[in-house]
Amino acid sequence: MAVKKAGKERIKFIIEDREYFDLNDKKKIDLYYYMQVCRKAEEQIIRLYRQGKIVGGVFTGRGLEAITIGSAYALEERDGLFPIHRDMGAHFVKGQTLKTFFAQYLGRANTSSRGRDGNLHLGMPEKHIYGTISHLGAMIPVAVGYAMGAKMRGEDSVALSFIGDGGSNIGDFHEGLNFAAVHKLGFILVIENNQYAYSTPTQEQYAADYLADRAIGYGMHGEVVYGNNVMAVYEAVGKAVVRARKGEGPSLIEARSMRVRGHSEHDDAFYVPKELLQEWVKRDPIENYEKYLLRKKIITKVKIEKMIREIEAEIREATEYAEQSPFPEPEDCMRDLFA
Ligand SMILES: Cc1ncc(C[n+]2csc(CCOP(=O)(O)OP(=O)(O)O)c2C)c(N)n1
Ligand SMILES: [Mg+2]
Repeated sequence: MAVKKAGKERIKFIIEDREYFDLNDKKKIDLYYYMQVCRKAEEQIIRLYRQGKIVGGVFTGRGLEAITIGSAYALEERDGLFPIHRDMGAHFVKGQTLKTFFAQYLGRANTSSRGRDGNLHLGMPEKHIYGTISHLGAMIPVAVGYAMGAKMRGEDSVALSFIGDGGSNIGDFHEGLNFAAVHKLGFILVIENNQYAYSTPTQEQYAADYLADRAIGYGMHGEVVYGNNVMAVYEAVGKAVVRARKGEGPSLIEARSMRVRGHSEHDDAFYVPKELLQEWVKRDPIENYEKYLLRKKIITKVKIEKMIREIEAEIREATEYAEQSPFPEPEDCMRDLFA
């Protein structure tokens, strides 16, 4: 069953041929590059997982790259990124390195969580990337606090966070957005509506047609975009950033897509109708964007092949680096323990 549709669908599930905000050819190629980095890095993570080298769950953002990358690409260095479990792409845009990414997944000592924690909670405070809090929704008030801090200091930096369709039904979502709207904070929340929360489809999660409509209740900007068009996502978040910097308050952007793999790698998504999956595999955000770039002569096949070879080489090198990195020392587990 597909996402509930309002009487008339408000978005087209195609990459429209038009201008998108301030995107020039260089930026369009950048967006493609980051989507490929994310896809290839996550494919490598799946390989390592199957080799038994990763302890803990592996949650990929396959099919959701356009949402997380298009959103993060609208940020500047000083802005805060508060990613959740399928947002590795946003990390890369904001400056996370492949080496740290692989070391974190392999539980090595040379990452910000020093090998005590598998994968999800990777952060990089110097790049204003804050590690995911496991509890769904809990990143929202923290990100709103970052925006509040910026306002109190008279700075124009913004905070960007994400939430799933499932996570959007949690109390923190309401409290965070209400607070951000009342105080006109520079906060942007992107709902990654991928039609499932684990095995629960959207029609069993909420009764509204569009989650973006909840913005009306908070008195803030809300809109829905096609989540598999990286340019449309970038445009919506880019405009939200402009409004936020001017003190015009927060935005809620619902990006519609589909989780094309299981919830995590141990799950084969048997509960998702095959036709629905196939429909969305055809809408792959990278393949269709590549066709757009080639058709518009923004990139050539030769340049793409070179780019992919370079990304794959960098991933091999990062994997080797991570595999050669030390595991944490057992004594280290008592460090930073305050009770
Ligand atoms: C408060 C809370 N409840 C349950 C979980 C376990 N959990 C982690 S991800 C997830 C599914 C979330 O679905 P959604 O918000 O739609 O995000 P998606 O995984 O589809 O990207 C669940 C139930 C959790 N981490 N936190
Ligand atoms: Mg979901």
